[in-house]
Amino acid sequence: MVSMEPPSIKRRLIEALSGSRGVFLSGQSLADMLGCSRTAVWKHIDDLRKEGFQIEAVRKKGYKIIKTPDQISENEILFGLGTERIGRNIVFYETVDSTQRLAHEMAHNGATEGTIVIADEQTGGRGRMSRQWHSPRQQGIWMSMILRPNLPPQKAPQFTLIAAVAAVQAIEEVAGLNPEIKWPNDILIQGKKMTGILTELQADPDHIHFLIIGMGMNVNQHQEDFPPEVKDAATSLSIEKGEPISRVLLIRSYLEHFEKYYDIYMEKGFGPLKLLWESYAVSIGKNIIARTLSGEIAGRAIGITEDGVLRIQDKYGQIHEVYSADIEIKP
Ligand code: BTX
Repeated sequence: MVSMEPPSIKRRLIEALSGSRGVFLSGQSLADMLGCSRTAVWKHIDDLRKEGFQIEAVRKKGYKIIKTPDQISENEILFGLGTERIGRNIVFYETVDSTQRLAHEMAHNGATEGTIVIADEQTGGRGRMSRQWHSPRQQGIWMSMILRPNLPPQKAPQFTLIAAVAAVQAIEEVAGLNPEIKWPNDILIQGKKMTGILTELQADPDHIHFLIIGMGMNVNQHQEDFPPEVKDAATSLSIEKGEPISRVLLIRSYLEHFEKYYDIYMEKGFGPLKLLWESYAVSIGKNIIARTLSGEIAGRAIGITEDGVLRIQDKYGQIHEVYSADIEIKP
């Protein structure tokens, strides 16, 4: 959990070096800023290097951060996070079976709205209908968010769509790539799956107790890191971009976009977000096959309803409303 202690010398050193925007800071000026000796500054610099920071040291000039490690921690995420509620309480693990399972447990035990559970690695990451979600160590974002909206359970599917829009915008902002959303819960780049969202809930017939929004985002995998069964259909941001992408920046951006759209949604409903969602949707207007638990529907995806339900028009002109399905887009 995040403590409210004053920032450590190390944290303030990182802030000072990050804030210097590529200009060298002398050992003496850092020592003055931090209220410690130059030897102490040098020792902390040495520690940071061991943690994976690349820091250039030049005699008579001082120190400059060249590269920060892409390490996730509560502090790394909180540092510079521009949200009020979402992600203000962070629980980080190096390895867990599933952040989704843990988030359920924590929500049962009263965790506050906006709490996120995040892990470097999941050994039992899961997708919809108990499918597996491959979550290798430090290569992606494996995260679950706890929400307590005062809404009926029928509204839950809309949260998958809001999360998808927030994830797409985080990717655009941080990686400069342009992903597309495949209804209901996949984010694709060049037709390959790069992010999956899993919304689960605990509710009475008329009231949500809590929602858990899981997001698995492939960030720094190479193609050979994917298991054979998903290799051809999956991709990561670094594969598409050709360089590693910062998970911490993506997490912050996702949380910020999510909070913004969550607030709009609670104030004005899904209407304003529906248009935005449709602008990113790849399946709308295409011929598709929707595979549901009760069978297949083939036709043209003509849009989503105000509730986030997919509308498909079959070849006889009849319109079907689909709540959850796997979609195959026909060429
Ligand atoms: P889904 O049911 O739509 O997709 C699951 C399917 O995606 C799998 O059956 C497999 O074919 C394929 N797949 C598995 N791993 C990957 C991967 N890394 N990249 C691309 N394709 C893959 C999607 O479910 C929702 C996934 C949510 C995962 C998050 S991670 C944090 C949270 N904790 C947890 O256990 N699940 C969620």
